[in-house]
Amino acid sequence: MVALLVVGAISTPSYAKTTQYNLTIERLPVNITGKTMEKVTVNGGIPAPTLRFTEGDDVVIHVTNKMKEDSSIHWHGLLIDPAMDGVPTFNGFPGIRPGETFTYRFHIRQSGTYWYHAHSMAQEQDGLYGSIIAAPKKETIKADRDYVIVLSDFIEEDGDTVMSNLKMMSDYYANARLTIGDFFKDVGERGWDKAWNDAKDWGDMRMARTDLSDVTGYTFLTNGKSPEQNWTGIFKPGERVRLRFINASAMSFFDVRIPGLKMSVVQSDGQNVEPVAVDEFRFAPAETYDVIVTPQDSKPYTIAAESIDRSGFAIGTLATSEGQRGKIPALRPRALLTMGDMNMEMMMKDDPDMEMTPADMISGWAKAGTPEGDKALSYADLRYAGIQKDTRQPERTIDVKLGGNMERFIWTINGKKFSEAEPIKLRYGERVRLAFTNETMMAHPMHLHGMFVQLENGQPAEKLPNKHTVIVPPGGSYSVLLTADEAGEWAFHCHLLYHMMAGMMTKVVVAKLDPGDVPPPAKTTTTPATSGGHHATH
Ligand SMILES: [Cu+2]
Repeated sequence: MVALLVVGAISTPSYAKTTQYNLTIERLPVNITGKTMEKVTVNGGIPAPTLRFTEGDDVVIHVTNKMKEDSSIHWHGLLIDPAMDGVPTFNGFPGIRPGETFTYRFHIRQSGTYWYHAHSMAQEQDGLYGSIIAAPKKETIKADRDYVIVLSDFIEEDGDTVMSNLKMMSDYYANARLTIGDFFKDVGERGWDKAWNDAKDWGDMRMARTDLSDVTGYTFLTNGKSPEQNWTGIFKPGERVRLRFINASAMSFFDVRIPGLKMSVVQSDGQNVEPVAVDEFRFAPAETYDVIVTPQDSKPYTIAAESIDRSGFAIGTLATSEGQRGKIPALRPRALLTMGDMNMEMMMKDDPDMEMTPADMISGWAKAGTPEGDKALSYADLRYAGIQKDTRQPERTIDVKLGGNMERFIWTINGKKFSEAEPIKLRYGERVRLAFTNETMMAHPMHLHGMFVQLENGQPAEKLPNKHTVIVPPGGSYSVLLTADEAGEWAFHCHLLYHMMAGMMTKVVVAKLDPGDVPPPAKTTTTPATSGGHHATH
């Protein structure tokens, strides 16, 4: 038997202020691309309004659903009472029925840039997303201006229609693709050379190596505005401008740059990091990066977020007055996924006869087309700006294999889609490693609700950065550490919306176990905590 820990009422200091919001979800006609169509709006707009809190606030949010279908809002990245996390069927939350108002109440235990979105059907694609800014009690990042930059992918069809198109034919929006599983099967049946030559042919003929995204036909938006509408942020030369980039798209990764400006990355997924100077960064749906730029010239600078399938840009402008436009850079060539994305180095060792050109070995995923001499952010650069309290070695490793059946557009975790999956059970306070292996040729941004994970990015234990969403590259692997210090049922899923809807989701239960259920102590090379004790990642 597993019993949830009773989460005690969070004691609120008497000086805490209460911040209230009323949000109304409604399908209304909107015109973004020149055509009027019904989309999901919050308080009449897309994106939903920015919610501003201060660390320590008590928050009351009344959410009214004026649609004919159930809805929900999830507060992405917030440490929260599980009953308020907003995922229907989890922690007894039924969703918000048509015509009903659900009142969310929680305490703001952190600061940073976060966001919120629907966790029902494809409502997130249809417009239900907005930003959250939680101000720290004392701001350490100095800026003269502060702008939220919500990037999203807008499509004229309803999200549910996109989903059923993908289900009917997974290559509806792209071309058929090869999975690593298919490839290995082929190797087993016909040997390396034949399989590899064919794979190359498929790559050339049927774009198997270019299928960086499932859905095409998007218009990319910056704060709800199309490139033509050109969202503009005003600055005076020499000012420090903070840009809070939120990737609120359903399916689109972006390479973000502002030609002519270095960006100093100061926060990642709402958590402060030691500043890193970059020319560009790539981020996935659900990730956020805060950057500081200091434009010196009285001219317009283009914020260019290029989708990785190179089908377009989300565009914005930093300018000294409204109505100015900078140059829009040319689209870069689309990267080809290669055998370098399929962990082939290992296989080569097993089969020295296998022939591969050096070009085959370069990861296509990693090739953003960054100009020579420019710096693109890498996960390895991220260093937590504080000191991690929990630096213990993990007690055990949990394998998280990301797979799929492309033909039927089913996406899985450890071979199971959500409807079949057993929850991952964690003991309250335990320290685990989540070891991701991606057996598909698409990148999956994996998001765990309710807790931050620490990237195992090569930095010292006390400097590992906190993340709520982690990109696992095509055919690659990545690992993170987790201190299971928030009791409850937490969704754990790919943040590509249609992958989640097609099964790439599971439940993580953090619970107090009955003594009889506690597994015998792990006989691993566990070393004691160097500091902090057993539950403290925030
Ligand atoms: Cu995915």
